[in-house]
Amino acid sequence: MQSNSLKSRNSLPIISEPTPTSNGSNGAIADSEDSDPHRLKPDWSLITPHGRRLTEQKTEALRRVMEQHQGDRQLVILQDFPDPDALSCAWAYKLIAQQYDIRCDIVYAGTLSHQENIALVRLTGLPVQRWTLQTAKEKDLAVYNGCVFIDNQGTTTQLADLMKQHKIPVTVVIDHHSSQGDMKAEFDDIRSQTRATATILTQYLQAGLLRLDSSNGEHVKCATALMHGLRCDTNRLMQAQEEDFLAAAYLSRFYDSQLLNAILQSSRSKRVMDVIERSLRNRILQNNFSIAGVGYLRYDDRDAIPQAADFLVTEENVHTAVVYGIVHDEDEDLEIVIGSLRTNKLTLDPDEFIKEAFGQDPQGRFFGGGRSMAGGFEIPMGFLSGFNENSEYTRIKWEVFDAQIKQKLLRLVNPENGVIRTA
Ligand SMILES: [Mn+2]
Repeated sequence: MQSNSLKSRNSLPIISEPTPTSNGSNGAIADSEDSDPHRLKPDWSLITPHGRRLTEQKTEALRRVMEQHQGDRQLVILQDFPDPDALSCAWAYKLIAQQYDIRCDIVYAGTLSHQENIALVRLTGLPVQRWTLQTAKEKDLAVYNGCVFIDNQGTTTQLADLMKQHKIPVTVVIDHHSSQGDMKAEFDDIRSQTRATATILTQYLQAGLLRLDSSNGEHVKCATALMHGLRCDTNRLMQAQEEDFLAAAYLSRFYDSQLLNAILQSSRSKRVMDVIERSLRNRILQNNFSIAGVGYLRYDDRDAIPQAADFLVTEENVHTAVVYGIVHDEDEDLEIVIGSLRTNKLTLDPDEFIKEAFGQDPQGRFFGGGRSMAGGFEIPMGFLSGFNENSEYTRIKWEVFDAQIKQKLLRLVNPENGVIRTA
């Protein structure tokens, strides 16, 4: 057996620089002697040099924050319509925090509406709770020492304002959407160049914040969820970059491929199929953009909109699809215009496109934004909101919103009337 002790290495005649390990890997460096029980040996075998530098720095900072908050209770807040990236990352965060005796409750205020999200939560037993704004107001929020935003920065959840009102400090923000500006957190890691938050969380695992154990069922399910989240946000890895592939490779040591397959087998409901059909029928094509209004849909079917956009962008000569509709929330008798953008055009920045198209509300908040290749927007209908029995009125209302949204989008799409911003 080959010895890799220091002694045998020191006996080699020429070593210009002492290397920490003799097996050629750039494995554990400074962390190994530390006596901190939370400090696990990192596994840097699947990470880019840049990812490693950033991850070392960020995990060190996160570790310090978690140590300072031992014994705390935290509320992990997801966007109102959480996707697999958000759900899986919140779970990974919860498992990491558990080691510091921090108890996390993972919540979202909207709906789990994509069939795959429902399957993900059911099949993995993912510990997430739905807290509508009403439920949240009835809870004793004083038990929480801090809140955490994952895969969002508080701009896509109704719960953010409630946290502010109750003066619950923002302890952690981890996200890959473009910086939304004003949120101050004790720890933040916002990487707008990274395709999936799951890649960031996986890098934390590699850095030793949690040692995954393939004989631990919860770890296996969480790794499977992370793999699903990573695949979803990279268009099944087709838009993945090196760091995402490396993160997926790391997860492949722990995940359950049959479980992932079961999640992916979930099928679309008829109502979702109907929305996709409407988007196909209503789409207009201009300058390689496909734009479709789908009319009214139920709150629970909201996720049909991004699915329709995913579908429309697959058409020949289309590089960008925008689908929108009026979502009716029966519980609150509220209506809101919701839209999704999908693009294959590398030079089109969805975040900039949406901000440019729809501008800001009177409080200066944008109606939406995005990450690479995808974006979304939500426009409150204000005084015109609310269901009306009169079908003629309902039709006119849709037509007004439809025309207004098209007008805003076409301003950017038509070079004659304005320049397409593709910086
Ligand atoms: Mn994401």
